[in-house]
Amino acid sequence: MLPFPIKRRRKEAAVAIDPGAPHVVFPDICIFLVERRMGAARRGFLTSLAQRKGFSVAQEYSGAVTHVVSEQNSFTDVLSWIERKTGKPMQSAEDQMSPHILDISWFTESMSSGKPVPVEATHRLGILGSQVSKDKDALSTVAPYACQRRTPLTHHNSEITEALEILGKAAAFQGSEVRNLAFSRAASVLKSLPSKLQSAEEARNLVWCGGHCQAVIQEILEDGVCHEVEALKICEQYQCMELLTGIFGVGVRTAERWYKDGVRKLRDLENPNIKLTADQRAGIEHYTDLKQPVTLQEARHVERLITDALHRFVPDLEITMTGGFRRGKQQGHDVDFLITHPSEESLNGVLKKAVDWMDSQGLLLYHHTKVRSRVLAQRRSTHMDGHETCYAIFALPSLDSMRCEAGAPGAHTWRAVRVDLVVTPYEEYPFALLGWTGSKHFERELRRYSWHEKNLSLNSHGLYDTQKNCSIPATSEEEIFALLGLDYVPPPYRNA
Ligand code: 8DG
Ligand code: CA
Ligand code: CA
Repeated sequence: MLPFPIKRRRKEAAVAIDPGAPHVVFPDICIFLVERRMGAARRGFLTSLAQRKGFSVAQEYSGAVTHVVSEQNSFTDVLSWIERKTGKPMQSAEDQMSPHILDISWFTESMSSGKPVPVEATHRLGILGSQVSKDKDALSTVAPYACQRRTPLTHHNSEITEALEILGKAAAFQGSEVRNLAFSRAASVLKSLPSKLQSAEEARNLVWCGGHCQAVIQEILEDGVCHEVEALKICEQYQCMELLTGIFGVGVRTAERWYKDGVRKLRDLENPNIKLTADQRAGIEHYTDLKQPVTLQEARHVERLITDALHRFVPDLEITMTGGFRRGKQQGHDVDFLITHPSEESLNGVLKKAVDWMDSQGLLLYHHTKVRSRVLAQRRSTHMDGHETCYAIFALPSLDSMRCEAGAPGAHTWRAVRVDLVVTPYEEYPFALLGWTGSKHFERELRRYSWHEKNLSLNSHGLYDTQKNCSIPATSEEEIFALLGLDYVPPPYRNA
C-alpha cells in the first residue's frame, strides 16, 4: 500500500511585493486581485508575475483600481466584498464598466499576451446563476480539435493536467502512442477551459475525457493527488526512462533498450559496450546544464549572438525566435530559430558559414547539421521535415556566474544551452513558422484537422491537396488558418 492519499493543504504566504519590480508599462491599468478563494500564496505569485510584465497591481482596494480580478467567485460575491471594503453601494449592473469585475481569464490572457487584452463579455463575471450556466455551456461546447480552441499558457486546471501529462508520458514510455495521445487530448481540453473544474461530474460533458481521465480528475479534486501518478513518480522504471529520455539525442526506444540492458544512471552509460551517437555523447557531457531551463533573458542573448553571426554573411537575413518562447513561455528546454530570406541565393551556405564562425569564436560546444532534403521537402504526406537544420549546444557566455557549470578555480564562464537553427525558403516560411511554433500537441491536432476535416496535407513546407496533386500557397500564418477554415489562433493561445 502506498503512503497516499495525503490531503493537500496549501501553505498560505503573505502577498509578496517584488522590491525589484520593473516600472509600470501600462499606466492606465491598475489590477486588484481578490484573495478570497484564490489564497494568499497564489495571489502573491500572480502579483509578482503581473509586476514583472509591467502591470500595476494594487495591494489594497481603492478608487484607482480599474480591473478587479477574482477566481471562483460570482459577480455578486465580488460586488458585496467591494461594498464592504469601501462602505459604498455600487451599481449592481452586469455591464459594470468601472472597475471591470473580471474572471481570472482576462488576467491569464493578458499575461500570455504581455499586454492588457481588451475586456470582452466572456471575461466579465456574471451574476451567480448565469455564471454557473455560462461555465456549464463552456464545458459542453469545447471544440474537439486543439487548433479550434484557444489555449493560454496559464490556465485553471494545472494540478489535473500535470497528472494527466505524467500518465501520458508513462504511456509513451511503455510504447503506447494511442494512450499517450488520449491523455494529451484530455489534458489539452482542460487547459482550454475558462474556469477551474469543480467536480468530476462536470468532466463528463467534456470531449476526450473518458472514464480513466474522469477517475483521475475525481481523485485530484477530492484528495489533492492521484495515486497512480504518485506511484509512477517513485517507480524506478519511470524515473529511469525520464532520466534517459531527458538526454539530448535519446528517444523512447533507445532509453527502453538501455533500461532493459541494466542502465539506471548516467554513469552506467560509460560502459564501452554501449554505443553512443555524437549527439548523445554531447548530451551526457552537458546533461546538468541542459536540464536547467533556458530563461527568456538567455534566449534573447542567444538571439543576439546568432543574429550577429548570420548578419556577418547576409546582413538582411530574417531571423525569428519560434518554439515555446514565441508562445509566451518565460523558459524552455531549448531555443528555436527560423532563418529566411527572399532570395534563395542568400540562403545558400549561410548557416554553415555562420556556424563555422561561431565555432571559431568558441561559442559552440557541439553542433550537428542536417542538409536540406529535397525528397522530404517534396513528400506531401509526412510530418518529417526536410529543412536545413543545425542542432547545436551553445557555450552561452555567462549572464549570471551562479548558473555556470562548476564553481572552482578555472570555472566556466559559460553555460551550455541547446539551440535549433532552421533555414527555410521564403515561400515555405509561413508553414515553417506555424510548424515550429508548437506546441507539439497543437501541431499534431492541426495536421489531424487538415487531413480529416479538409482532406489537405499540412507540414512545415506547405499545404497540399493530394487529390488534385497541387500545393496551396500562403503568405502568412493567418492565411493558412483561413485556408483551413479555422479562426486564427495567435501564438500565445497555441499552448495546447
Ligand atoms: P520548450 O523548448 O519550451 O520546452 O518547448 P517547445 O519549444 O514547445 O518544444 P520544442 O521541442 O523545442 O519544439 C518546438 C516545435 O518545433 C514543436 O512544435 C515541434 C517542432 N519541431 C521539433 N522538431 C521538428 C522537426 O524536425 N520538424 C518540424 N517541422 N517541427 C519540429 O521539435
Ligand atoms: Ca523549444
Ligand atoms: Ca527545439
